[in-house]
Amino acid sequence: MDAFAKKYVESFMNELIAKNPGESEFHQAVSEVLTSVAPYLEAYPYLLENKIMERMVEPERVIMFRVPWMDDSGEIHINRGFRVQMNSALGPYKGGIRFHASVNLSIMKFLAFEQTFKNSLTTLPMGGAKGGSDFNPRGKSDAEVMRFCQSFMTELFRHIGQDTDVPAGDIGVGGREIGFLFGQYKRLRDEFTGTLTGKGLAWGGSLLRPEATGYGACYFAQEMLATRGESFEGKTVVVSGAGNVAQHAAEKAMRLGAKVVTLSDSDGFIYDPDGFTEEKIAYVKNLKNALRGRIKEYVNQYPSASYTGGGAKPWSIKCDIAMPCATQNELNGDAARTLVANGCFCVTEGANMPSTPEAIEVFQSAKILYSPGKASNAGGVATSGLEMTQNSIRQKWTAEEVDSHLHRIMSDIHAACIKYGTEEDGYINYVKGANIAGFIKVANAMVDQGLV
Ligand code: NDP
Ligand code: 2IT
Repeated sequence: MDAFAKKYVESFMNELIAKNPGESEFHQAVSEVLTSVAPYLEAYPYLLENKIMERMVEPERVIMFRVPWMDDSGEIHINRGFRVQMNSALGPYKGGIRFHASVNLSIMKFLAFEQTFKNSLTTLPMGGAKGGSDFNPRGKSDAEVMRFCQSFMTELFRHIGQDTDVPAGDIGVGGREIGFLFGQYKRLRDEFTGTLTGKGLAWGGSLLRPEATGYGACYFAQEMLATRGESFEGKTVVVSGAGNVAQHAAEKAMRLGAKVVTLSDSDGFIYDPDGFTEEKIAYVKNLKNALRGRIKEYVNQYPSASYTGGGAKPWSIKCDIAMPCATQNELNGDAARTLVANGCFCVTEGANMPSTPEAIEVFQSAKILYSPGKASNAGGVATSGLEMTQNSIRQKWTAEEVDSHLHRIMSDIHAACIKYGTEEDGYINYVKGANIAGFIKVANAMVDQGLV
């Protein structure tokens, strides 16, 4: 970065932090994008004059609301609901809903900001948003989750619509929650439209949407590996998380010939040195999705595997490829150094912002393959976009059709990263590539649409 870009980033970040105090995840996400695009802004002064970056970090709208609900014993609880409608330059707002105790405005804003560039990268017409609540679904009955979802939607419904804002799942929001949210939306609006994605297959959902984020991450990793004449075949893969993204990343990596040896949750991780099989993955899916169990139960079923508790993460396990698929900042500088020292040469993010800035620095200094979530986990929202298309034309595509679109989109995103991220020595800086490619489209659309 030259002196101008350095100074621009520094003064921009100072202002952002002063204006949005305490929002550390949001600061982190903006800082990463800004560092990539600052030299580009310098080369195209009309973007500076139009104050595009200043406009991008100010959400178009933030909705924050009370979500009261009653548990099974009759006790009343009050949670906080959010929807951050960040940017609609490319299409209706689009992005997931997260139910997790940690949810706050900073996390919502970082996710909505990332979503804007990710959605741009998919090539589909979608703006960026994110929503959620500090509601913790862990240990809640189906009836409690339903009442919570109904209360949440009773406020949210007035702010969304198939041409306005189309929410979907994220942490703590899967098929069950989308069903309850959709049911209440339909009841309040008296319309059956594709206003949420990730719907059930019988009522407007797309084949492969549940699989799409994890599968897409593996398709992206395949493209990365191919730049070095490598593939998943025979590689050892470490995956974190045990939810939607982790399950399907592990499944696809295994089917592509890799030995996948770990999964985790916030309590700890399991290590299966023999690697997962179809049967073991089916066991995990049932354990997590139907029984809503904890990952440590895996070792009761498969005693040759071990469990490490105390919130331990799987990054100490020797591997060739790492796929963080749980949550933000789950992989720090020390973990990154351990991975690199153990010979890991490819890190493909399934989660949003799982690597800390220090970890990214470690990967890039070691010149290993490293892709940020906004590029490699874009298959989920891309397939949501495909669900919207199928809803609009009132048709249903086959799994093969959806999969071929997903494949093409992931390979186009990879090509965009190469175009904008290849450095002088030939190293592909996927962070720079994804940020610049995602940014350009949104920025130019904003200029075209005037000062709004
Ligand atoms: P799920 O709720 O299905 O699974 C989340 C997994 O991550 C669980 O195993 C959970 O463990 C673990 N986890 C969550 N929070 C923490 C934490 N603070 N520390 C350690 N582990 C944690 O969510 P998804 O699989 O859908 O989402 C995972 C990641 O992928 C998120 O970053 C999400 O934003 C991102 N993503 C999701 C997409 C989707 O389509 N679903 C699309 C693109 C990105 P525990 O049960 O202990 O909480
Ligand atoms: O982070 C994400 O991209 C998602 N949670 C999916 C969003 C979507 O609209 O499918």
